[in-house]
Amino acid sequence: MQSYIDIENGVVPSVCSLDCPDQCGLLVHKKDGKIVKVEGDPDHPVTKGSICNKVRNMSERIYDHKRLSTPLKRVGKKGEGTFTPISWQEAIETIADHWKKLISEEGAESILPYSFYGNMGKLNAEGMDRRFFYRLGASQLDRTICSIAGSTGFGYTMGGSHGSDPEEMTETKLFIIWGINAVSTNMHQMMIAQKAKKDGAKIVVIDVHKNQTGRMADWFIPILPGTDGALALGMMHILYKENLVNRSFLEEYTVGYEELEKHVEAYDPHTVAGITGVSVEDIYKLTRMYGTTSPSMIRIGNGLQHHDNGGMIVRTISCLPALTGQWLLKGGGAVKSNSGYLAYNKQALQRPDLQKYPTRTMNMNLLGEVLLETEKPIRSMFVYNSNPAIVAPNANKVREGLAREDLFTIVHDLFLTETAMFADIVLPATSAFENTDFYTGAWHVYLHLHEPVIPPYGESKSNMDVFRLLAQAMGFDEQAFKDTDEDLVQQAISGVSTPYFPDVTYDELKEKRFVKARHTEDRLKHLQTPSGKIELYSKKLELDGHPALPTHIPLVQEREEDFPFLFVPAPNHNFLNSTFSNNEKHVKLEKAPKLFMNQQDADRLGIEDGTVVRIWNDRGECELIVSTGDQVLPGVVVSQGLWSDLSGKKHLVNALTPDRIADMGGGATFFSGRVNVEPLNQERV
Ligand SMILES: Nc1nc2c(c(=O)[nH]1)N[C@H]1C(S)=C(S)[C@@H](COP(=O)(O)OP(=O)(O)OC[C@H]3O[C@@H](n4cnc5c(=O)[nH]c(N)nc54)[C@H](O)[C@@H]3O)O[C@H]1N2
Ligand SMILES: Nc1nc2c(c(=O)[nH]1)N[C@H]1C(S)=C(S)[C@@H](COP(=O)(O)OP(=O)(O)OC[C@H]3O[C@@H](n4cnc5c(=O)[nH]c(N)nc54)[C@H](O)[C@@H]3O)O[C@H]1N2
Ligand code: SF4
Ligand SMILES: [Mo]
Repeated sequence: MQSYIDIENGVVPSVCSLDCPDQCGLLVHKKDGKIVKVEGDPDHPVTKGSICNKVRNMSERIYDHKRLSTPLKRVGKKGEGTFTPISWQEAIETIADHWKKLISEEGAESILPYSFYGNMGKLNAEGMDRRFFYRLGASQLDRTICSIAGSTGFGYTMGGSHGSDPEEMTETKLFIIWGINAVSTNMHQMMIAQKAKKDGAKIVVIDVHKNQTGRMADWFIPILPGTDGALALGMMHILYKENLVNRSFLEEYTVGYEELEKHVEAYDPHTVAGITGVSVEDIYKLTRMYGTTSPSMIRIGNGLQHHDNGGMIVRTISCLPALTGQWLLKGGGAVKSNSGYLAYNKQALQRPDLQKYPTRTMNMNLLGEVLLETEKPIRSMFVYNSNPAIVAPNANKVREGLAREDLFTIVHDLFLTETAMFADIVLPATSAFENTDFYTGAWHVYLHLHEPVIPPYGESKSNMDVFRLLAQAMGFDEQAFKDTDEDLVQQAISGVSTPYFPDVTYDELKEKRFVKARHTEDRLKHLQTPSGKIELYSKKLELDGHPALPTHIPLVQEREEDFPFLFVPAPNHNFLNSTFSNNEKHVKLEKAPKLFMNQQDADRLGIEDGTVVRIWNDRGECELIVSTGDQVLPGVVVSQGLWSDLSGKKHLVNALTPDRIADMGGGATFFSGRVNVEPLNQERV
């Protein structure tokens, strides 16, 4: 068959590689060999022909004149961003020579990979790179920046990332969209809810910000940041008191429901209202709605777990569907992540056996600290699929680390990102449209194969190819580094031990393009908790140093007298993390970085809507345009988007965010920081 690359004019299938739960099936329109239009695949059972604005405008990014086309080496001062083009040969040799010297002088652990999921394709996100760094003996990276606290919390209750199938949610009668800005971050979830609404379903949104998702709700419930666990416990209190619990389900499928009943006595609606800012009346109304409507679905977001107590919050909320027996119903239950269904053969893909001795592991949320550590320091960092100078917490500390003269930094990316400005060597990356890869859905449960649809841009190379070249230059002669892309896909989809992974060969996947995870009727019989049941009481939690029963644990108290506002710097609609923040079209669509503030607070501080404010704390400062009104509660300020500060504008929201570690999984606490705000320029912008 002709490869898609060779089709000059026509429509070819693809998959969205962005870090988004929807993982859309795409159709790419080509003219004269170039992508001219991207649309949703109408035959994809979840995408159903609709995609977001970001990716509809993807060709602007793929052919952006700023895209990197050759390797570069630094010629100016560190961080200044002056580079000169070099050949791939020189780039790879420079890196390999530097690393060989480092290894002999200080050991391979002085080298650190830093990556995340700028590309969700498994080969390019966690394939050859993992093999390479294991074999190198480099320090390992704990990739904790996104969803780990909540996933860990969900796991204590349910045993793993196995939630409800979104395709069954057309049956759902009540959606609780909890701490997720789904209109922007999971649009097909909202499409499904809207469809169910036509059959009478209700949509309740619980959030700290009445954003685009809150505005679409039948009922929006504003809540104070970091208090959702308390709300869920108050709901449990009423469910037990009013006998809205499903006792036969609890007896058969759970452990600890009697202990829980006693435990939630303490969370009476008055106490809970005092913690959450949700009125007693609304707590009753929500609970009675939840306790009497079936099937009900809780969509748990990542927003509410980017807190000091994020793990326990998700652990707590994930107990609710068991209380009402929702897990047995089609369209009932909850979903945080469904990544467990398509857990592929990780050992075969990543080959941890190539590591000759155990090495230290660094938590990526502590990047600043890691780079500033002087004992056994990191001397070289290889960054790919990520832009830490913008996305990592406590960004000023991160940049102080990146600015170290003695840190040899390599950045592999499609663009000269804010992080790349600190690089010694910059390598041009292909876009996912240019690669072979496979994708595993983490909300819908389809496995996709992707074949390249266009040739590599300029001299750019995929992550797979870069690590092959580096392996060769380092003299690694194992077969693992000679395997083809197709070999890696085959290895990853063979010998999988979960009951859900589809039984499919490479050729079948190539023909069908996507295959659904296997459905098992008796999902509740496969729970991976120690008891094999839903654990309302978890001995394991206790052993890990947490309360065994779901409990509200307040946020870490930063100095409230100096920093009166809780600051929630959330994602925005037209970027994907920092991706697109450097593409003119997307910046235009998003207009300007805003800070949402309650009118009462603004009046008190003499701040006028539409003017520039300065936001600061001990970690740093930032300037945004204020939007006043009733979108947030008093004492809370919310921004949207990870904006570039390459132009010199003070738009770096992560200058303010804490690099404390969440209660579970080593997660991030982006939304638990406090700030102060003052007017800067009272002229409207
Ligand atoms: N358009 C767009 N889509 C994206 C992304 C993007 O940047 N832009 N990023 C992608 C990635 S990597 C991820 S992880 C997901 C994230 O997407 P989501 O799961 O939606 O998570 P966030 O957008 O971080 O936060 C969701 C909501 O949580 C709210 N929130 C914050 N703290 C609390 C709290 O304590 N309680 C409650 N109830 N709500 C709270 C915020 O106001 C926000 O509306 O989206 C993915 N999709
Ligand atoms: N304040 C605040 N900070 C946050 C968040 C928040 O909500 N608020 N969200 C956090 C979350 S949930 C996440 S997941 C992180 C995300 O943080 P990152 O993973 O760093 O995400 P991006 O900013 O999208 O950066 C991805 C980079 O990978 C590059 N890239 C894309 N494809 C490829 C490829 O194939 N190869 C190579 N080498 N590079 C490629 C892109 O060009 C882009 O520069 O940000 C976190 N930071
Ligand atoms: S970013 Fe999300 S919604 Fe947009 S095309 Fe990609 S997977 Fe679909
Ligand atoms: Mo994320």
